[in-house]
Amino acid sequence: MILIAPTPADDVSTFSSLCRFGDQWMISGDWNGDGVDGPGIVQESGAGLEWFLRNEPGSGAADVQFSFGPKGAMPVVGDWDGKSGDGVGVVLNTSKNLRWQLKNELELGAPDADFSFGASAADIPVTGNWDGRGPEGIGAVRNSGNNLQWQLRQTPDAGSPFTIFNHGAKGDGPQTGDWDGKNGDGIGSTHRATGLEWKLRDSAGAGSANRNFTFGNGKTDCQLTGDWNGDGIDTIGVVRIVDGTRQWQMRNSLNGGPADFTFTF
Ligand SMILES: [Ca+2]
Ligand SMILES: [Ca+2]
Ligand SMILES: [Ca+2]
Ligand SMILES: [Ca+2]
Repeated sequence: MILIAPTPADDVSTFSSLCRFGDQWMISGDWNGDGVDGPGIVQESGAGLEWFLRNEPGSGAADVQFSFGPKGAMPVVGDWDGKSGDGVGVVLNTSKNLRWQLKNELELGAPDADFSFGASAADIPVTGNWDGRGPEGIGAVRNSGNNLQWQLRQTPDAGSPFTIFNHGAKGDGPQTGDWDGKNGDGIGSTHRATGLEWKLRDSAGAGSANRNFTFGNGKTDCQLTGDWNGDGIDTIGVVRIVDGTRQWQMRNSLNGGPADFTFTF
């Protein structure tokens, strides 16, 4: 079981598609392939990464628990084989590049894919189905001048990006999701001010944001995206440590306002 929530809510990363409290990453995914995203926690220890995944976005125990990936790796989530929901992966920042190790099944074992994409140190990994067809794609996002530069690939393997463009401001956290429920995943960014400021674009390319709103606390919260109600539209959520407990505050629409529902996990 997991574990007391580690302390400081101020331990959140400022430039990442990922967010963690101490040695616990907060993630989400469709672990059972029913179209609804549930929460997950990836606990890092000396032995590596331990994954605790729950199908329902609600309070309760983990449905699946397994070890995958070494200490120091970043967790990623995606439907790498285009069936049966999301798999998991880890991305290692080697001295030369980003090395991706992806696994389709949610269990202990060797990765199904092992390849390099993206630059060491400079890049943050992102995942998304950029064309809405087949397997999940991947991407690498970096600070470039005053912008975020996105390099996206349609398939989860080594090769050249199919597109390179700027979207979002330097230092903001890249976000991905199907904000309009059609044509695959779009992009966006979160900015940490007093509030957590979301800027989302429906298509994965250059251009301005289609949606602009504030949801969450910019100083204390970890951010998440996912389809919590199975309507085909990805929305948002935050995790906040309240009295030593992880409180997940989820919203089913893409605008500001109170959480539609809250749970602990
Ligand atoms: Ca599910
Ligand atoms: Ca899959
Ligand atoms: Ca879309
Ligand atoms: Ca939804």
